[in-house]
Amino acid sequence: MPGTPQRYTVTAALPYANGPVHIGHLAGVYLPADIYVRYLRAQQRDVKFICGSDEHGVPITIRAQKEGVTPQQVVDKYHAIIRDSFQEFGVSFDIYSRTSSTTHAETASGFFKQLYEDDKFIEQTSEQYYDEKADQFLADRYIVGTCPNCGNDNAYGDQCEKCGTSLSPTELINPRSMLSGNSPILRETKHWYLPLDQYEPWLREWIVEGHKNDWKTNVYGQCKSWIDQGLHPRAVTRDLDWGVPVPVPGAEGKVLYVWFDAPIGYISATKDLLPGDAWKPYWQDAGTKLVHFIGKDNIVFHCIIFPAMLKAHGDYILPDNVPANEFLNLEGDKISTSRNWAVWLHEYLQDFPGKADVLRYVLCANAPENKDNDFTWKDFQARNNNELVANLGNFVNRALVLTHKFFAGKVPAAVGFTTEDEDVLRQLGEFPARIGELIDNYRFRDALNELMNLTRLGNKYLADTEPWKLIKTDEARTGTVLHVALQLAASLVTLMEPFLPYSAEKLGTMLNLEKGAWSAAGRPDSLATGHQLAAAALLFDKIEDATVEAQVQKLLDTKKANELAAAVAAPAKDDVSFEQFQTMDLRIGTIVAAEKVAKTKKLLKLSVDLGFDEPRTIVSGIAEHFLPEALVGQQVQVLLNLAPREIKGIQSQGMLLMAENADGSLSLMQPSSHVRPGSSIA
Ligand code: B3M
Ligand code: ZN
Repeated sequence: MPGTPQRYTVTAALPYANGPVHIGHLAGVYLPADIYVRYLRAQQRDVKFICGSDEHGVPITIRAQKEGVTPQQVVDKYHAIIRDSFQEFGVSFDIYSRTSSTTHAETASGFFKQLYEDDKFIEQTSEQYYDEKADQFLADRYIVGTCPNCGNDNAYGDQCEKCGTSLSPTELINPRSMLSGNSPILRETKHWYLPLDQYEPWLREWIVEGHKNDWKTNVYGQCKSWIDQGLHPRAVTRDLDWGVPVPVPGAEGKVLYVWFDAPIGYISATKDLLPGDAWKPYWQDAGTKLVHFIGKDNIVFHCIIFPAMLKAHGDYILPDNVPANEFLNLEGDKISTSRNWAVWLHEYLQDFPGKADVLRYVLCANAPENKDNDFTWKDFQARNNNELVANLGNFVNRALVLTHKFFAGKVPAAVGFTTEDEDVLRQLGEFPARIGELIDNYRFRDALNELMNLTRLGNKYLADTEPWKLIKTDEARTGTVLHVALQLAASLVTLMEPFLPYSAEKLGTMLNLEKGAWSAAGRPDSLATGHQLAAAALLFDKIEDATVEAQVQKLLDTKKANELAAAVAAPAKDDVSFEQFQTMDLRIGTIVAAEKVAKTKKLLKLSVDLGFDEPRTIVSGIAEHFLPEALVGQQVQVLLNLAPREIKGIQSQGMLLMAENADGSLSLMQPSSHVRPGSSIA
């Protein structure tokens, strides 16, 4: 869009209300969107920042089934958690709506109806899996079966998570319904399709030709490859009872496909925000710049399908840009809700109260803008301690504390600038445009790095001029230095606000200064001589090793729990006859003595009372699992007639039976109550 837009509509992907939000959401979508919007506001642009919960679709009904509650209960619960997390992290939506609202039902329904009346859909009947017992058609995710590619028995109707192949339900071998466990049957059903193939020439021109240079390469590349592979009609309705009912005759029991209704949710939310027709310019006026912030898994929906819907409708503008990010991993592993491998935003705030800005900083500095990236707690700690505390916080603190100490907290006069002062002030003047241009181009990491360059400049200036020493010889010059340093600090209130809104506000309070317009930042006279500062306080504090170690431990515990949950039983051995079984003499014994076998790591020598005159000696490879003294007095299962053998010079007369856990740990096989030693097990 050439020239300055009249207004902006900025959307952030509507998160599914089927679980809380985590650092991947924040880093990939909501933080960059928020930085962008806060910057536009500082530029006094007319902008609306739109979001809400995506409350329809199979992700919601599956979650409801898992939790044993209704879909409405699921969305009510998670909508509130998600909304609060965003708010606490300072994500400054103008509205956070939800797609279960009546405005949305009317808007989505009306949108569909118009396309229907304008003959933009094709109607097609096809065979789909139906569960006769549950009496309903099955969404892809409700069908499991054997993957034709790798043989995994639990592949879903749309994808095998083991080998990653995308599937269609009819490709599954032995499909079964997740609702009843029965084999589904194929039954005819009618659906409405958006003929994407008809929009292919237009999409090619609009994206492949038109956005080659201004869309991010990851976004452009994905779109181009989709278009190059050829587009096909796509069903926009589903047989499901959760969603917006299809508003045309003959569509009983059908709802709009969630990916049809969800993007319309942006429009409904704007209607919820603004009275009457005031929403219209934000969606229908050519002077509006529409920007969608999303994660990479949503690219086709926002760049191809939704634009085709908007184009088919005819009344709407198209996105100017869709700056999608790649994924954030956590400690080297893909973030996963089902495996609980995540840093949940609401939990972070419990563990790190008042530190929303620290996470904002780390996630922006390490944002997955062009490739997948990794979040580690070590990096989190290092960035806090070395960058926020030692660079930004240190600069601001020194400027304020010294002013309080030497000049009673009043901005001292500048008495003649040296070339060094002038150079610092000149550089300061260049930062707002430089940071702004990077934000305008969706390069938030680089923009944040520039912000830190400004505080580096401030720190270097103080280190070079040493006002804490200078005061002893030249009070006037010291005043000038602090005057200059305070101008830098004043600009920070505005320039850091998009990234670190809470700290910017704190700094503003300390400087007794309101956040200003972006264009006013960088000026050499933001703070007048004599201006009274408020008390100084630390903006950031150090994060100790023990704090991050506790977070790492939490993840290790999760990993262990996942491994145990994922462990599968070993396959059954070949059958034995009852006679064969009876040849084994299984007994209960009581351990009466235990000691380590010298010069071995694994072996214990045990004396076991098995009801005979003398205890038996058994050598067992369990020394790494049990302390000898803890075993004395324990009852155990023993295979009595295992042929004796010599181990490390000791005659072993039997074998202890143990259970092995998935993580390799061992458990004794003990009777549920005390048993006379020598009792048989049969
Ligand atoms: N709810 C998918 C997701 O959360 C979907 C986005 C909708 S944006 C209109 O990734
Ligand atoms: Zn597979």
